[in-house]
Amino acid sequence: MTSITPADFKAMRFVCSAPNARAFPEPDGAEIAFAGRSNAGKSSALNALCERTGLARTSKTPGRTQAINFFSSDRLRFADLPGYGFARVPPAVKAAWQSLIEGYLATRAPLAGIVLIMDSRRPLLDFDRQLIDWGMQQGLGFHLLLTKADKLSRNQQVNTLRRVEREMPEASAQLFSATKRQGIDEARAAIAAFADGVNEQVVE
Ligand SMILES: Nc1nc2c(ncn2[C@@H]2O[C@H](COP(=O)(O)OP(=O)(O)O)[C@@H](O)[C@H]2O)c(=O)[nH]1
Ligand SMILES: [Mg+2]
Repeated sequence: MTSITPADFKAMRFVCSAPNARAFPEPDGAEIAFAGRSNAGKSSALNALCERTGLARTSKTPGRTQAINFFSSDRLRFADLPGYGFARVPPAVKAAWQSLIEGYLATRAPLAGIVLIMDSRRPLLDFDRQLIDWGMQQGLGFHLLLTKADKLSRNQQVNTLRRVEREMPEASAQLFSATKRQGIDEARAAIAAFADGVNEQVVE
């Protein structure tokens, strides 16, 4: 199977919004999950990677999405996980969120890797670390996308990336800015590497 190209990203379309595991679409090739705190910039990153403005809705009201949104093109599928870490939600909502996410990450066969989106001004907060530790125990690979890099000076960018790489040596990491379209090629390459790994296993 040939490698994922930019055209595979541009062809991404919304498939469905799944509030529970029964609503997940039939597996269809490599799937990449996008995770991150609410307001980290996940929707903006997805839209930038796919060169679409409204593919994943960007919102100034954090924590509204409580479903996994699936996007697909011929050889690629994204699962946009609901954001976490929002304040003032009832424990029952947090529990439902956790069971949806853990159910997905622990059982989804075509899951090829996780892109974890973090605000580069506040990377590796508690729940980010918990998700990385837990996912790595499941054997999942992580690519850490440090977004809103345009809010940092050049020096801060370099130091932040170094610190994250030092703390999480088993994950890949990069700087990103949806606003400045910084880091798009690098992020696409990391996603393609995850997807190619899974698609090759299917062919063999
Ligand atoms: N300066 C800057 N702002 C961003 C960037 N990405 C997202 N934002 C802003 O951060 C807020 C949250 O973005 P959104 O993509 O909705 O975050 P999500 O909740 O993680 O999906 C919005 O106001 C965006 O305009 C970026 O790369 N640079
Ligand atoms: Mg969003």
